[in-house]
Amino acid sequence: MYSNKFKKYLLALAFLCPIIFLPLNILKAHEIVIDIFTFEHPWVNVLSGSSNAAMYVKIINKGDLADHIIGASSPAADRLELHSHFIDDSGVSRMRHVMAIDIPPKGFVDLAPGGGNHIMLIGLKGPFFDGELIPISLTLKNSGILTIDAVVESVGLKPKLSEESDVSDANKSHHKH
Ligand SMILES: [Cu+2]
Repeated sequence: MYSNKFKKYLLALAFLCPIIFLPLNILKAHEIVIDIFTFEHPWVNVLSGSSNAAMYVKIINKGDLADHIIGASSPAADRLELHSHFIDDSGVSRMRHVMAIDIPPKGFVDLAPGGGNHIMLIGLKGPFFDGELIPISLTLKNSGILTIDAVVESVGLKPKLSEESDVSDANKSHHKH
């Protein structure tokens, strides 16, 4: 019967839709919850041609005690540094290496572009593509090492798909990214 076929079609659609649309939603804004911490949309600002990048994330602490980021590492870069900004004598905003980034209790710290704290990735082992997830391990003084996936949001990079479909070079076509 037609109606049975149609029902099967709808059922198939219902299962397929989340698979198709979920990754797109994750790329727009994702959230990682580990214990008392919520990491809102960790992302890495990769600029074309630069071997360094900044990671941003809002970290919410639901616990009663403060914690402190005292280190970070990632397989995606040679080393990670905790950075903040200060205004130098001539009024220019400069980055500086800090020993810790505090996460207040029952509060949050917002690592955001525009002069605040960030995690600097130095010596990127790219290339990276828009939407790619980079694991970042944060060392917290009290809570130990927490690993989150940060999404690459780049400027001036090719999307992964066009890179993969480039088969103009016969040798390259054998490589899988
Ligand atoms: Cu920096």
